[in-house]
Amino acid sequence: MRDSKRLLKYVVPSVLVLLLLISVSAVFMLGPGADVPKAKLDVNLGIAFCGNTTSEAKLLIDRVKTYTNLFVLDSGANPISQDQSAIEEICDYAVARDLNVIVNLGHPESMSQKSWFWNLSSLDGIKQRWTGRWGDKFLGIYYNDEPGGIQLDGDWTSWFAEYGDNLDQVGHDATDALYNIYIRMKEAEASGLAPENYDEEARFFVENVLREDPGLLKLKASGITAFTSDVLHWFDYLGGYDVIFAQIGWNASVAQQLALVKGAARLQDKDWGAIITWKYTSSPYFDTAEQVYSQMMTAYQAGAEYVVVFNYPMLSGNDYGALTNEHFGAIERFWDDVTDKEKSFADLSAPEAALVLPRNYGWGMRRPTDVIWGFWGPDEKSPQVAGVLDKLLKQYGASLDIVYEDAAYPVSLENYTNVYYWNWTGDFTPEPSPSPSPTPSPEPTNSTPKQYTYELVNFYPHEANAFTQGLVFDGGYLYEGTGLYGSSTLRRVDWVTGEVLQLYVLPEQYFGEGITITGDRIIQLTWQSNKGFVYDKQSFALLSEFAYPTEGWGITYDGSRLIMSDGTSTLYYMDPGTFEVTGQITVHDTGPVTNLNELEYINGRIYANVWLTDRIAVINPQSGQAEAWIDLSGIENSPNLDPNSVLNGIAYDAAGDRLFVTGKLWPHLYEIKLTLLD
Ligand SMILES: [Ca+2]
Repeated sequence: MRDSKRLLKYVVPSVLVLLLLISVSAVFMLGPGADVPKAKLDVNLGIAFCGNTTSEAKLLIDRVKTYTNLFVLDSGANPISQDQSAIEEICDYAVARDLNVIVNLGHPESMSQKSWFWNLSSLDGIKQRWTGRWGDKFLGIYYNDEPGGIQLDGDWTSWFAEYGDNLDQVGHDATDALYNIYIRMKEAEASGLAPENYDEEARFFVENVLREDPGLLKLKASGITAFTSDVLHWFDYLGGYDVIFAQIGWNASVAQQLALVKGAARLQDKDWGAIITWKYTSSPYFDTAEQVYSQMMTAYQAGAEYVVVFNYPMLSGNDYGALTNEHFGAIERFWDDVTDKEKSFADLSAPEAALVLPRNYGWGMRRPTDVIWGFWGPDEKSPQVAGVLDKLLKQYGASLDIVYEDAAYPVSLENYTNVYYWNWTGDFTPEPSPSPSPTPSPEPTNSTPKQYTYELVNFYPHEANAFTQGLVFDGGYLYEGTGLYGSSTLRRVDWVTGEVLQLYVLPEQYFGEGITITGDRIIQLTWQSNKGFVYDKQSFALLSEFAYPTEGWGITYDGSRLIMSDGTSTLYYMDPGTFEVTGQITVHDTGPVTNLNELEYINGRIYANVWLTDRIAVINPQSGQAEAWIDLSGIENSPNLDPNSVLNGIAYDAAGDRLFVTGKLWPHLYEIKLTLLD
């Protein structure tokens, strides 16, 4: 193959780098022995500067110098990172104000022309120069933002389509590894079976993507501390990084991100931190100041050695980047609180509980449908992992560690108080439910969401092999759609006896999802096939198919429009005849409500199961506001339920004013009434 070496050396890393979703980065830290006349602080607290001039940098330093102890010169994508004298001028200024410094100099392969830094044949000289200049206030280099995120989000399908067949002709370790993976993917496609392990994929990432990375090799060779922030922390440490920051942003679970980095660092004896980044991809970018404070404090209590706030972009009209006065106020308050000897905060850093994931299971875990190593979709283990994780996060919060089966880093009751494996099927004693109030359910309003519990009216048998994805009541019958590849069905059910009266089995390549009924038609979605089916309600004869661009989760009908969920916070309105999308809403409470799953339109409101929770959101169909929440915790308490057995199924009998709920593989269907909590 022509230019085969080039493919390996440049194309592979370049493709990875270019695919980065958001080119953010940050770096920082401070040593405990540093001469800090301000307050003593057992965390390195800093702002990531992402501007492009020395004057902007100095302005920011002057703003934060009294309540931070670290400055992250995080302009790796900007020309300033290629200007040695500007970098040294900024760092001189920061160090003179008692701040430690971390510098981001970009990636050597992603720039059209390598900067002076990466053109150095060895980094020994610059390490000596900067250590001589700044002493131990020079903490290290922030390098190659999100290598694991890039691996996960790369468009490997297109890449393999172009290069896959020729990879075996290149004769390099990395392309050989990719060729093996390519063959595995083709075999899996033919057999319909996911791989039993991901050792090949992990080896490629750790050995080829990280350990052969030219910049990381140089940093390691000179002994410069290498920082980055990411999502696959365990493997980043294996690949050579010294300090990883968990990314706290978007709608990711703070406790989950901390658990991933903390568990990896604890077992591999590395340092870790957290970087507070964007909640939104446009202005105002950041969460509220109160939330930013709370995120910083959670990371601190969990034992973070570094807390960094990513200050990007440089917004016009704001001399200080993207952070507002309120955000700076929150950072100062955090500093004041953690340096106040009169105050103490709960220490959540002890090794209290570990969740052990399968060996080399490089699942992104950022959403239920996240990929494994970027090559594979979620497999049959993914829902189990997600279910156990959800239980453990509820039980342990930021005290949880997430680690992996790895003979080199054993987990046992010698290093953790509690150890749980990914296929654990136990449960914790539920919180006692609040005493129900006799108030009948009123119309929800758009003020603070109302909270409902339930009153059990009756329960009925439900076929325990039904992986419920859609539930609707029509003409005295219950209709149900079930999921899983190879056992997805559409069924008509006698809701009193649970007997399946009519059954249609979907072709095995489809994972059935939500269903709804419009007149004499039943509509059924599929999960990731972008295809929906239309059946005759009486005969279950397949009438037609339709396409949609998103995943398919839940669906309902308001009498004129279909309403569809895709696992995000978005609900789509569709024309029931043409299936064209005619509108959409974002479901929100204090922030977006994601993982919206099975739906039911009831008396002018959309009821939505939130996946992996026991809660149903009651949604205003115009505004998307979650006007009320229904807590169904503990309603299905059968022992030995599979971890996938989560609440999922809402049906309403308008004629009888009966509300039914069930869950995946639940042995019961419940008829309930809602009860308002004060
Ligand atoms: Ca439903």
